[in-house]
Amino acid sequence: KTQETVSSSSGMASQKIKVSEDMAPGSISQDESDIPTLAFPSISTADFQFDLEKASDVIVGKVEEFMDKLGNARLGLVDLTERSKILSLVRAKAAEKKIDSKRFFTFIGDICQLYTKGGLCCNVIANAANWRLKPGGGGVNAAIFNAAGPALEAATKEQARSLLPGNALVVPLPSTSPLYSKEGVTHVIHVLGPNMNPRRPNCLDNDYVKGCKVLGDAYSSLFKGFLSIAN
Ligand code: AR6
Repeated sequence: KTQETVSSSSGMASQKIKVSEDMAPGSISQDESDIPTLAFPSISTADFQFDLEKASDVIVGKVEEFMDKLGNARLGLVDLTERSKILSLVRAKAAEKKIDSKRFFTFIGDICQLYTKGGLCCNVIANAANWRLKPGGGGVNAAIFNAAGPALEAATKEQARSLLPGNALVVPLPSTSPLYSKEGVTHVIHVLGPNMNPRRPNCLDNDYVKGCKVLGDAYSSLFKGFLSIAN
């Protein structure tokens, strides 16, 4: 039997998730940890300065497109604070389209500490990467490379040395990585989104026709990569 409970370990998470009645909020049942789950940040909307309204349309559209391919897997859009505009926009648009909230949800927390701080089991996390697939640069990229340790950089290099906008790269995480041992993350999927920031490479100069296409391709590539691991 399940009930709606607010998972709010350390005040980090405020998304309503289903947990079984006899569990403390924030804890995870065996069942839940078995569900293949992808946690992803909103690609391109901070350092790459992509318009939030347009990005939220792309996210919800792509999630809707992949819903019937998910099987028992689920997707969660993550951001750091409850004031996140992209999370509110996506939540509202997903509700409007009646997207199943058990299959797709939003979650507040650090994507590197979803299990230990938020009680959310995600075996796969996505990274908003740079084209060189290098650590640093700030944002979620710096956070994930820091949390994963040198194992992620080495494992990434084995797969590829660079990424084109609109593409994703699945990287199996070595079990020596703290992100694997502490958080249960087995794969990181690097995603390169479109860039609207003139101080970053390949700026699209506000060309949102191209930008929305590239962002859509990036999410397609991410979700396909996730499904190739999940199923
Ligand atoms: N956990 C969850 N979400 C986060 C975290 C975190 N630890 N950190 C940031 N976000 P950004 P971009 C959210 O700037 O716009 C890098 O320097 C953030 O609030 O990381 O695709 C790379 O090297 C936002 O909603 O990615 C690239 O050069 C989202 O993650 C460039 O930035 C994406 O923000 C990529 O820029």
